Amino acid sequence: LPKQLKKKALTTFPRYLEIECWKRPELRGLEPVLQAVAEACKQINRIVQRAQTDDVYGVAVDSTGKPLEENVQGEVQQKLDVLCNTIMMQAFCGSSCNIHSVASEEEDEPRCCADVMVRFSQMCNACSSWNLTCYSLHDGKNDSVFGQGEYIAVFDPIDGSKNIDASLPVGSIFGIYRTQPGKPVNAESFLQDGNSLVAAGYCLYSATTILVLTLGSGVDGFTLDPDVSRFLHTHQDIRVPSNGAIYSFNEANYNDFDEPVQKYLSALKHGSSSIKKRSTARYIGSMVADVHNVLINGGIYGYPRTLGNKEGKLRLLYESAPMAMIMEQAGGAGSTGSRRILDVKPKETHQRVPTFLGSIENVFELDQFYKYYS
Ligand code: AHM
Repeated sequence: LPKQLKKKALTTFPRYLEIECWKRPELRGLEPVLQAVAEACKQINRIVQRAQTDDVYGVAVDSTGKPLEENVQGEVQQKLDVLCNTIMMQAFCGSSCNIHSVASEEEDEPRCCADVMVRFSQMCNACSSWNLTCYSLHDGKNDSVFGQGEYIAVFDPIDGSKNIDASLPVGSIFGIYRTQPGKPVNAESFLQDGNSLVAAGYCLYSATTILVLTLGSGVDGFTLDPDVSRFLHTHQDIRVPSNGAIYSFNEANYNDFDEPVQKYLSALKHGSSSIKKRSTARYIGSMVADVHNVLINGGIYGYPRTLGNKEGKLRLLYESAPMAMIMEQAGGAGSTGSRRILDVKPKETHQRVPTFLGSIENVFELDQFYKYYS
């Protein structure tokens, strides 16, 4: 590297976590989990960077070489999706006994961590044993699982994976909820609204790789230093500007958007928005990248309902709710057009939801269009 490029003295992610969990002892159980998630993001980063040179493309196959069947989303899983999903599952389930179960965008239904560990023939790092303190017991009907772990996790291991072909940004998203004391953990335990999230984060694999995290009191960002493979605390207490010029929608769907969104987009283009800035359109096609752009520079990201997708495209649990928590914690907003995303209680784990995220004034204005034109 040129000599004039001097390294900054920055706190490492593990050190940051250590201090945060010391300040808030109730979060201590999350420390090993979040460390493991950061390690998982490093692994995914490496896979993404090597996607053109390694054999990671194509449809995933089972142990007999047969292509996997379509998942619950009606998509045939790609090798890359399966790989990144495995990494995330192992990180959440194998790092401590603190995560009871996980729900992944890539899995048909939530999985108990004990099953995950058996599936991957992996021992729990914390227990270092098969005789796992982590081990859980099914009641035989598979509808009620008693196990260990105060938390459950939701994640989208690789969001916008189609971008990888063209060397464009992608991301991972996650959220962590508490289990409800005294209640068995099962698929229903995941049907919590986003207000109950204890932590949420994403990792953006782009020009730089950045891990953004909220533990419910502000948002911080950690950039991966590729020389030492460490996340360093580069963004302290991120605040989204109160308004911004960016609007980030797939406008090719304009004719399929509902009227309030059409009117809103027209207002932005004709300069009749209450935001007195000349609007500028940005759309990368990876939610993590697009939302990160809005988080840093201000504006609005939207994936509205369309004629074909009455609830939009994005999944409430794995995508919209964690991102809404981050946006709100950074001083911004997350809306469906008619209510806070964080107030939406999912009816099923793969539920989709119209999603608008960004600066408080921009999202407020969009909501006003919904009020007026609905
Ligand atoms: P995916 O879960 O299949 O990756 O889809 C989610 C992605 C988001 O990252 C992105 O905002 C959106 O799909 C883009 O969709 P479209 O191509 O319809 O604009």
